[in-house]
Amino acid sequence: MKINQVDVLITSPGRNFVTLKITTDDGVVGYGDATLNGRELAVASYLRDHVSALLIGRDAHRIEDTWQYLYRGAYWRRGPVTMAALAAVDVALWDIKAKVAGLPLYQLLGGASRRGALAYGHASGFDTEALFDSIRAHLELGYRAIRVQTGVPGLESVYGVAASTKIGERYDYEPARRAALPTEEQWDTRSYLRHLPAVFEAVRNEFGPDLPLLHDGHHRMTPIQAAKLGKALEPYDLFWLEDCTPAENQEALRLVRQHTTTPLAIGEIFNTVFDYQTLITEQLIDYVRSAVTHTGGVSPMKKLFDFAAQYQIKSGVHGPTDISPVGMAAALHLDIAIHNFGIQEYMRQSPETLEVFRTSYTFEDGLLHPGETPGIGVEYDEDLAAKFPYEPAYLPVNRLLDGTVHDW
Ligand code: EZ4
Ligand code: CO
Repeated sequence: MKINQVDVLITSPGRNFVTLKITTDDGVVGYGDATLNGRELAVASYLRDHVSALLIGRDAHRIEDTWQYLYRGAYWRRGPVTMAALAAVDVALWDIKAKVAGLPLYQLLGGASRRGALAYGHASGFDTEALFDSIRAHLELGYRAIRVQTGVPGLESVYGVAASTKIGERYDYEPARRAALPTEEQWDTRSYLRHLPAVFEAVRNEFGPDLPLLHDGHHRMTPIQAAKLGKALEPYDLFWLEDCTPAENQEALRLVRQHTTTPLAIGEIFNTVFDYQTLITEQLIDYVRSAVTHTGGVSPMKKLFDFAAQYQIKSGVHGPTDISPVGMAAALHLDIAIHNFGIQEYMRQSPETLEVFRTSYTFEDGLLHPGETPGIGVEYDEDLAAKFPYEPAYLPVNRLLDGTVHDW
């Protein structure tokens, strides 16, 4: 079964997505997600200009060999652009293999370990009232675990808080703005650290002790600040505190870990197992946050989770709207199959996106399931996709109140 066509498809039904389409000589089609928020065209070029010609004529069944050929063969390893491109190839080939087998992908990964994957949604509000409304709306949608992000007094716009929280409108937070230049947000860690524990106290008082609550620090704290926050949040029993430090320096998490029992999650901007080496072997984290789309695909993610499992570390796969439905579906097959599943991030896509990408995954009673369609279970409407051309969009840039650029 040889690969005889490779297409890089770009569409923007509300936001940009890059999708790799691989077609075999007997007409089987596989899709892989290659979306890298704010840097989409770099991955598209990597695939179009440097990968597609290498795929033509290869045996579509040889997924591991093709992955190693592209990873080692490039000589220049790792990095988000390279690893997103590899992920797209890997997922498209798994889609093909599972379609040929006539099975949903999770069956090829060992079969189901659970009924469904617990999902968490993104609730947010600038003030407590708006936040409570957003949490209630998520509970009504069926979410059984909730990420809580809130405004900080004195700051006008903050990561994770949806622009509109009026009832009836979408609550989900989309950070990328369609514009020629990035917008700018503000940050002040001291104000944030003072404010956040009171927000969690209010949420626990209103919604009780049972509801799993999560929070994303989005790389903004130093290790000692993160340790302080983790400790301050202990009474509110978080499911996890995410990305408390930037974590390029994995050793930084040793200090955080020494000081707090708040569970730690990290890794949405990581792209290989090596980014986790110290974190996993020293058990400095509790959840691995990688995205299938940004960490080289299903093949390396399965290895990463199996490695983490030896240290009682669980999965918490990244699943914002900048992961396309193809990337989300691939994640769900892993979630169902692996033993050490923890939780799955799940932001709902726009109706336009879900018309371009026809999915077979379901969300019922707080649980996601990839469905039983052979392959990964996503079809792509190329004619409709072409009606939504690429539009430049960027993630915001973050500045401290004195103007210093800070981690976003
Ligand atoms: O900011 O995916 O946990 N989720 C997140 C996301 C990221 C976006 C960046 O493109 O941190 O909202
Ligand atoms: Co995050």
